[in-house]
Amino acid sequence: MGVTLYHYPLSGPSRGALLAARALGLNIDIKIINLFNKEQLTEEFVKINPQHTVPTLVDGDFVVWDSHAIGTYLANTYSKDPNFYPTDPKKRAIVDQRLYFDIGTMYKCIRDICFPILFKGEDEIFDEHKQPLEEALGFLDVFLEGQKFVAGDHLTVADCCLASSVSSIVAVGWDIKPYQNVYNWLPRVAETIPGYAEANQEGAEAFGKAVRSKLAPGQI
Ligand SMILES: N[C@@H](CCC(=O)N[C@@H](CS)C(=O)NCC(=O)O)C(=O)O
Repeated sequence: MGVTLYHYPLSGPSRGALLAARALGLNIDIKIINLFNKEQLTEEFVKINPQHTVPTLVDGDFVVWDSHAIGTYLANTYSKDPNFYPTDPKKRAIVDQRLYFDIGTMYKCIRDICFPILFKGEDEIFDEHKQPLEEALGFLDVFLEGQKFVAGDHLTVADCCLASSVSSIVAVGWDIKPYQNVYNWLPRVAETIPGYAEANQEGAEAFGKAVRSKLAPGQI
């Protein structure tokens, strides 16, 4: 029995899980769940994941969802690279902190901006949502100071999750040039993960295009 990722390329978290699989060189099956067609709500998918979110991973008779949990599961189970999700408690704690920063701060800020635009008919980006995202980008810029990747000088699972989030907002048109460390890190992640363009860039651009198509002129 192989590993299957239920995936939607426009979803940042979904691309984060796929990047982790690509970084680990895993050969996984991909099943597309089109969120715009509400395919996540089919009886078949809800049986697999009652929370009906992508990404969801099925490995034999084991099921797990949430991109961060998927990435760390894949690393724990299949990684041959000791740096990708280190076992040393202190090194691992830093990677975990970055992962929780993605889910609770970076991705949350991006979702707060984009979800109402994509699904609730909103056509503006409110200042109250802009400022937290700028702050999150500023934090990430500080984390990256003097190092190549978000948890040190090696690519980790946290780079996969944060790169999928940040590339989504860049594709919407957000200016990350003020955050020079972030600006230089994103292409570094892209060069390091095999198949990055297909696994992340294409979906991020489609996401950006979908958001921009619903924004009022001059919003970004
Ligand atoms: N924290 C989760 C977020 C997953 C998530 O919210 N996925 C969204 C797409 S970005 C989804 O599947 N939404 C469909 C739904 O909730 O019905 C992760 O990292 O996987």
